Amino acid sequence: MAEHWREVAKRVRNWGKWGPNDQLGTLNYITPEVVTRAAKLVRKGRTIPLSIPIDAYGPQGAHGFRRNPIHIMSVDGGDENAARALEGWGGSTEAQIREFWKGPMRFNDDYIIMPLQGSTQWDALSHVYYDGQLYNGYPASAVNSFGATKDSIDQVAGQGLITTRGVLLDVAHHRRMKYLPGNTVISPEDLEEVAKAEGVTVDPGDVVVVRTGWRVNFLETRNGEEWAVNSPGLSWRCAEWLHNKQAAAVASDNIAVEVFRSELEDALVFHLLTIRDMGMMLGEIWDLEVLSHDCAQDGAYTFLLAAQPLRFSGAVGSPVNPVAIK
Ligand code: UVW
Repeated sequence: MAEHWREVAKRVRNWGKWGPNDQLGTLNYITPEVVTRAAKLVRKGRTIPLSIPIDAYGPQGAHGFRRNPIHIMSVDGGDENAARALEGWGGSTEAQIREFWKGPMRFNDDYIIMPLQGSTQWDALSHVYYDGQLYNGYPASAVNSFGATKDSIDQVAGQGLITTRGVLLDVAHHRRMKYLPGNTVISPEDLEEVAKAEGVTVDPGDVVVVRTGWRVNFLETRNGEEWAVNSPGLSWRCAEWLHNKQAAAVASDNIAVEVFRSELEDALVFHLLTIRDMGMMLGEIWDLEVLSHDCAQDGAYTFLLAAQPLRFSGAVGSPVNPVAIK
């Protein structure tokens, strides 16, 4: 019988490795030397964005607990016409507007209302837990109505992370497919095979970026439910592979990095092993199509990756606009 995931959990658990107060986990592998080496990969000055648009047309909304982002204009050019038409309507708003508009300056403002998990994102180390504990042994109750008081995303953003070497393992391209069929399980052996074919190794401090092509499936079908529950992705066994490589983080173009319908009975075990046991953040819903094309053209599957989360105090994740720089 295959080994139970809880046995693997004991082997990959990094708790205490970077001290009892650590909240960065495997991002500790991103040393100044790692960043300096990654910066040397910039040769062409080409910047490739890896995020999907943040708008109402994303893949969220199929589940009760997440919605697509809602964008609301709170000040726009139409106000100028309204203010003229309503001359003398009174109130503090009119007084304020008149003060602002004495000169030629005009402005527009807006809001975004969105789940922090609603777009291209990082899962913080406080995003998932089991048996009542978060990464590094903090109690699950550390995430409460004040937010995440441990393992929150601002721990990472406050350090200026994440900038390091990115390594694209383009599984879909390797198999000559637009996208992997639904529910495809990517094994550690598959990752090794792709890395070998691309002529790359995964080194300590790298962010491993795995392309399934599944973003294209959503663009074709616009079916968020199908896109989520039939998503191809990593086997839970890849957690130990990433642990052995001392990767800093892992990202993919699907909803959960891991295959959604796991080989295991327990749900999202890769999440549990990586985030909670290893202290490894997951990057989800990245758009890797342009990067895939670029890497296939120049044969360079490594690049400087700049993927800073936003500094939301006490948040368990953050939208991100990752950029690959070659
Ligand atoms: C959960 O694990 C619940 O969500 P995500 O795939 O966004 O990390």
